[in-house]
Amino acid sequence: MVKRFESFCKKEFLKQKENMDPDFFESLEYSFFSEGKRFRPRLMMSLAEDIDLDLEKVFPAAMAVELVHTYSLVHDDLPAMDNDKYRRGKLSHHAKYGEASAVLAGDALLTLAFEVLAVHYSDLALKDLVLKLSKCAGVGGMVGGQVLDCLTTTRNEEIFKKIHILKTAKLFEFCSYSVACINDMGSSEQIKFADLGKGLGLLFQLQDDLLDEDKKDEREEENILSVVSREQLIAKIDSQKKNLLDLMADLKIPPDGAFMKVVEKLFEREF
Ligand code: GRG
Repeated sequence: MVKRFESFCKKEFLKQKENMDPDFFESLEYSFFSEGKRFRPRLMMSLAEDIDLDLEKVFPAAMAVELVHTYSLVHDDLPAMDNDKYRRGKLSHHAKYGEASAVLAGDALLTLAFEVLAVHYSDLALKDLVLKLSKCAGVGGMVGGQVLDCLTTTRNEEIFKKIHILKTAKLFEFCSYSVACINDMGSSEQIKFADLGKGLGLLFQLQDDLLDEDKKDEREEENILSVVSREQLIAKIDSQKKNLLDLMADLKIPPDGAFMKVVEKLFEREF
């Protein structure tokens, strides 16, 4: 299913090529098609599979979230932010093409996300998807998380949790919400689907902090383990896992279905 998704994305990129500087187009392709795990699209496709929704219907929303995710990585790598020269085992965008290209690539990827939604969805679904993506990616979501992370210094358990939710879990929330929205589910189910993605995003990030403990000496940033003990963090992860399983049962998502397989692979870090 990921191959079909990749061809969809290639086609959407080709539509843009005509009006673009060829070197800039190459730089966009470099960052978007660069061995990312495509974890967010995989989640969406697996949820679609579990609820018998035609996979192709979620491709545009899955591409939109991956475009936003890619823009955030390109900007996050910039010298003004994390200053990373490498991403996914290759030179980061700014290290290969320069800072101006990286700023503009982020701008182009973000706006393309909304174009892809607008071209492929209509009426009510489109309004809800655009609103949700802007909220999850913007100041009430990922950008807000980056602001907290980069521009503030106070760190306690609550702030770490807030950063995780805003920076990571909000885009996951868009993923699960959009599947329910495209499937035309009622608003109470849409809310539960949104909670499912958000809960998974938080769990993913807490787990990451736990795994990061082993790299304490090489780690540049503090993580939640600087304010809670390892045991407390494990207890939080366990309770978050239980919440997730309860929500899945409530939504009748099979515990041995496609979604669960993707979740398991994520935790085994197999992507
Ligand atoms: C620049 C507005 C703005 C936000 C940047 C992405 C980001 C926010 C910061 C990078 C650091 C970080 C811990 C982000 C949390 C989100 C996350 C887990 C990113 C990595 O996602 P993966 O593992 O990446 O899905 P791949 O490379 O597989 O796509």
